[in-house]
Amino acid sequence: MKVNQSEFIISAVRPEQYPEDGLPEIALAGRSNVGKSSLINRLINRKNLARTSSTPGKTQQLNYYKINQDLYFVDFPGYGYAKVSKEQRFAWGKMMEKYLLERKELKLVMQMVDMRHEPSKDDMMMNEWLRHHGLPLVVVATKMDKIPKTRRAKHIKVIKEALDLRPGDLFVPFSSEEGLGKEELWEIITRHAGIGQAVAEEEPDAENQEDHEING
Ligand SMILES: Nc1nc2c(ncn2[C@@H]2O[C@H](COP(=O)(O)OP(=O)(O)O)[C@@H](O)[C@H]2O)c(=O)[nH]1
Ligand SMILES: [Mg+2]
Repeated sequence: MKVNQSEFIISAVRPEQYPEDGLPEIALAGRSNVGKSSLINRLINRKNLARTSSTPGKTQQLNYYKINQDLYFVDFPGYGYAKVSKEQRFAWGKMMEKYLLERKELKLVMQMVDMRHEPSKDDMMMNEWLRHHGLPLVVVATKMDKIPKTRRAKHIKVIKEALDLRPGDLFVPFSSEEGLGKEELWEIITRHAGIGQAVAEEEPDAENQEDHEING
């Protein structure tokens, strides 16, 4: 995918703030710190468009990033963060649930799990919920570079078994650090977004793009 333009649009806290131009939306769901922001930055070759942070649980809104005039990435609040109140967690859950079930522009959910660990209870519940509702889904296993090559197959097997993934279910091992899995993931994204692969080749000139940091 050739990304010429990427910009942060809004941290939406209410549905009225979601974009109204009808472009396809690709949602990213996963635990805080799993690597959602890093994955967005890697996919669009920017160092810091989506803010990466080691303080988990800060993202409390749906963060919209517009990619070319083609699609939006929608970065979700990370689930499974212990230090928020029950009320807060409930409110996030409701917002996510409403978005996932009702948003017509939603074309694909990227559920992200950390390849170093067995999927958590939250990961498993989220996965079951998404599948139960028949949402288009790709599971992305992040931080592959942190696993020695000889042990990767084993880690992948553990994740697939825990989430009961079958042949044909979409699964991409990924590293934001090294770019592993990037082409495969773009292929899945563009296919679900209904974007022709005609534009999907060269790398953009990352140096010429200005970074935009956000607090979220
Ligand atoms: N080695 C390595 N570190 C990663 C990778 N993805 C994310 N990280 C690190 O994990 C931390 C959390 O990443 P971030 O993208 O902010 O996670 P988010 O909370 O899901 O948005 C940061 O310190 C990142 O640098 C990866 O693929 N490889
Ligand atoms: Mg983030």
